[in-house]
Amino acid sequence: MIDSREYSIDSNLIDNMKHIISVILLLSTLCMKGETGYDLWLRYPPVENSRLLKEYSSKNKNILVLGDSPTIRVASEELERGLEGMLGYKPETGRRIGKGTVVIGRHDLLPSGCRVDPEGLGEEGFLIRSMKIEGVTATVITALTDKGVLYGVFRYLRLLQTASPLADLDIRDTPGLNYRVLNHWDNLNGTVERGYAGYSIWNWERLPHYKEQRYSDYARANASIGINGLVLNNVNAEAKSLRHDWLVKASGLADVFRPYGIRIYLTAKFSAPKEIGGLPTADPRDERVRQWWKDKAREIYSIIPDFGGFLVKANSEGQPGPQDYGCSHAEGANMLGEALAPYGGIVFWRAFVYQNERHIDRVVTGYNEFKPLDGKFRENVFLQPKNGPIDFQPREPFHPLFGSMPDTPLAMEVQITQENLGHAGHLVYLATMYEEVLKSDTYAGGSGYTVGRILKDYARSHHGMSAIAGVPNVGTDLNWTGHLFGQANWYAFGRLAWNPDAGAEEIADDWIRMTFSNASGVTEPVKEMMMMSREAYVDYTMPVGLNHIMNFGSHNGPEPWHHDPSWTAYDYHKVTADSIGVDRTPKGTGATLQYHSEVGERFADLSTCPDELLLWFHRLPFTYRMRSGRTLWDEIVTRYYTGVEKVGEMQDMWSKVEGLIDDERYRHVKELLSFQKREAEWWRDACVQFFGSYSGLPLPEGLTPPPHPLEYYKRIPFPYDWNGYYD
Ligand code: GCV
Repeated sequence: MIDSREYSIDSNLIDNMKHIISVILLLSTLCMKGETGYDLWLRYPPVENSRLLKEYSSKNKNILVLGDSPTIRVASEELERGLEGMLGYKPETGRRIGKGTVVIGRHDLLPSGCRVDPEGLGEEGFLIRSMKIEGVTATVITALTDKGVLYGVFRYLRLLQTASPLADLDIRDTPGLNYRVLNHWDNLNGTVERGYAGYSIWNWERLPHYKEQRYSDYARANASIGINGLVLNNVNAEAKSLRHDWLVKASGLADVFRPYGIRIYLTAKFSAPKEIGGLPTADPRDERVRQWWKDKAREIYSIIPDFGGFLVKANSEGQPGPQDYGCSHAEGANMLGEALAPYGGIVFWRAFVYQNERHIDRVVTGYNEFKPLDGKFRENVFLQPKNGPIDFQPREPFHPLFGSMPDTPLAMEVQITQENLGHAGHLVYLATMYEEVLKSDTYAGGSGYTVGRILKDYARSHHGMSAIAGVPNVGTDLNWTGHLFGQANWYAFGRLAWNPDAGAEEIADDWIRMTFSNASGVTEPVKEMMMMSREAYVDYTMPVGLNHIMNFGSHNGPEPWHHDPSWTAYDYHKVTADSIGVDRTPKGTGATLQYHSEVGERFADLSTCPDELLLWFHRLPFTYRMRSGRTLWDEIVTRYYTGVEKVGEMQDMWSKVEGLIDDERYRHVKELLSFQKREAEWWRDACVQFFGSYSGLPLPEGLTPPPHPLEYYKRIPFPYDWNGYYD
């Protein structure tokens, strides 16, 4: 029998304990300071695990800094900042090595007894090693250059941030690509083309004298992921960025970024000699024009001695270029290359060329234009195609120029800003997309010649010329990227630029740990959510290889019905009553012939073409039988529906971290996921109604039809767009 007194005592105890636990939980939640996201992945919160804290404290008692350059100063400041934040005390900066010292400095400054082999570290590589020096164990972070030391420091801090052990360290790392550049599309009036996180972070009015704190924080963030170049302004260029007064302003930014190992670049408008140089022409064969560019280069380097070079968009979307004068892209690029060469400057010449008039197939234009020019560019010129042959669609096959230009170093351009991936409203982790293209096999020299390998190999065949460029997603929003998870895309771009062989998942894991928490209750659901997010986006917008059916101006929201005299959505999906997709096989536009045969034939053959690219390469009847056993029509519709369901799953995953991270960031993401769900439903319903109005076929069994007729979706106004592409 139960003694009622005992029972009541136990029950009180349980109630009391419940109360105490809930008070503790409440207090810990209240103590979890709300965060804006401004600190990115460099938050350095206190280490909570007491075992790790003990270990870390014993290994970071003091710091020995060797050298005194601006770069070494920012490296040691960062180390102090990070250790103080995570360990709760400021390690002393000593003059001697003792137990638990962290030594940072160039290899040639290391004390005797602290010998390491710097062979092969190059300009930017580093070593982090646990060593016994003068009888005590210390950690040495060293490199051949101060910049390498800075990278080593960030890498060391990452170990602590991700709760990794510090015992017996022996890390040696060098970048896979030498030019890791962000291409800002910032206009001089403060707006950002295809930017969704506020306005440009460059405050041109106050430059060069007033240097905002934000600039140094931007430099820290970029250096922490290995970015070493910033193009400051839009490829839809304004000639005045090259005017003396604007160059002086740009020099203010160059001064901020220099200690962080970041060079600045500018876009060059091809018509600048006419627009700001007073010449009657910009013809690259005209000696006065050539001289103008040479003089301009001399002037730039007198103001910004470590200027990186020019990025150029020419003869594309209305931009001026050498073809205006009957010259080739190579002739135009080489003129600029010649002007920059005496100073070690580089030209990034974009391969994104198409004019606004309609033609057979936009997909084939870049290759047709540039393949014949292979080997015709100067040695300081990169040709820069986008990752795919159209224009930053949610899914594209890799650009056929990769693997086809052995004699011209290619820099690959990807978008970090989500122009066609939901702007800053949708959570889409782009690293899976970057990884997909980097790991695509071009078969340029047989199996294994992936895009990533091709990019890296140029360094060997073209004296160090290997590069990747990303169009960033930052702006004046307090959290930099509008959507907090946009930060992950910026972070991942840097990590993949440093190591194109890295995996999206391991990068997500690090980012989550540094941005939110090391607790598995956070890392696991958030990682799962990130890893599924891009495929979800593809499914609810443009599944099975569909592309370019978004709103014509803002590039956001569904508009598969768009008609325009220049380009229409119909050019991309070509839907009719019985079929959909574009035939790009040899029987169609022949785009598959632009790839090496192993790849092109795989794409051209229906039995081997991946489902994900089916309608990119093939035009098929709605009744076509897919590998899944469904008809093509059923497959398209099913994907639209599962895409929306996946966003629901993402919401569930995110809800698991409630209370485990600060409420401010939790709510921000939660609300944006609800927004994303609504937009995903909009996409699904509009597209299913639109394509259904052609196919006339019913929905697969079990799916609830969209609640409104097609006309209703056609009337929905597209959201306001920062860029004025839709208002
Ligand atoms: C900078 C797309 C975008 C344009 C962009 C262009 C480019 O067409 O919509 O805004 O212009 O790409 O990459 O040059």
